[in-house]
Amino acid sequence: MIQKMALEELDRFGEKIIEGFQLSDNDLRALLSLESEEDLEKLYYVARKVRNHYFGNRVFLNCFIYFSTHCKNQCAFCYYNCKNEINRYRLTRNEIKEICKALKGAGFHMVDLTMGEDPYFYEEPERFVDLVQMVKEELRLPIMISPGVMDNTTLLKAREKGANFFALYQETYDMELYQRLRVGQSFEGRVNARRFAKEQGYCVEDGILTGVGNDIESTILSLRGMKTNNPDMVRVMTFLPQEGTPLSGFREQSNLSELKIISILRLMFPECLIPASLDLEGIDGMVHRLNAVANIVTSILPPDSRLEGVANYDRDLEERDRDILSVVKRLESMGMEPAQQAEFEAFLGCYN
Ligand code: SAM
Ligand code: MD0
Ligand code: SF4
Repeated sequence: MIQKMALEELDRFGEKIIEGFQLSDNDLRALLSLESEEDLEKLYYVARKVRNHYFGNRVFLNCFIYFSTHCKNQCAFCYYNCKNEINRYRLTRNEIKEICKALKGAGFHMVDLTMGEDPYFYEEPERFVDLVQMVKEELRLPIMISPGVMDNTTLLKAREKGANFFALYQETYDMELYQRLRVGQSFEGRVNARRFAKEQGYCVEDGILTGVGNDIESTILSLRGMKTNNPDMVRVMTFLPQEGTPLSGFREQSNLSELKIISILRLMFPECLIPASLDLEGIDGMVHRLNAVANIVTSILPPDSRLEGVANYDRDLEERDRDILSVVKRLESMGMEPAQQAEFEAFLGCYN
């Protein structure tokens, strides 16, 4: 399809998407099979047209606070899985409060409170709810929570105390691959937690991994699977092998690049937030992701932070370049700019 299109036809394709055209499985197959740089540029072009229609040159900024790296699970891809003998931390309530103080006025649209499935919080979920409340009182900003599969009561309480967004990534909707990735975890339990959150007025984020053994057909399953949740934010992350994990030696030369999938996500979920994560390739990588057409930068760390990311491309680097000032500077050099807070809150709709 797209290979043969001239500029006007690409423009027309973008307009059709904006008018509500839905891609068929065959369309997805064709797009996921694109290989040449020229064809991919055409795909990014159409996707940019769609993104710019809804969001213009404005980008949202999400602050990442990984407040506990303890976890009871054993995801095969994750550095923090419970079998990995690594140094872990759990910030105290006061330490988190100090981070919030340093974040005031920094320019973030939302803060993301992320943890492993830390037994300390799972045994007494009130501790988690209390953190949400404290962060809300300190910052008065929209809050994303990424705590893993939480029980419904706790999700409800956290919502009442000011959590707005629930991030929970399925990683894949290919059952067989899921079981190899999220070892020993219920597929349905994850879907249900996200569904419950959505019913309770949260915005929800779903996500998939690529370069982790997914082929075209399983990627189509995943894209369709995410659609069934009616998400507000959708992500794809390239799998980065992590030392000490079962998949540490897994290397894949996949044609299913993150950038290609980001563009396809934009065509399938035109009005959704799509992240450019700094966790995979830092600020240089952010530029490619925004061009291919993300609209929220995630994994920006608090000022002077020694906190972890999740995949941490920069784990062994001396300098970390993941602060909001560097992000904004680079955005401006691309002709983009941070959105107004009011635009973000209008997007959330569910904000209070
Ligand atoms: N523990 C919670 C959970 O698993 O839902 C919250 C952490 S969650 C935000 C961590 C996410 O980072 C995973 O769902 C996965 O999509 C991504 N991730 C983890 N390890 C990764 C890796 N090695 N490469 C790429 N993405 C990774
Ligand atoms: C990111 N490291 O955006 C974060 C994380 C959790 N909600 C997000 C995966 O890349
Ligand atoms: Fe734990 Fe989340 Fe990592 Fe899985 S992805 S091991 S649940 S921190």
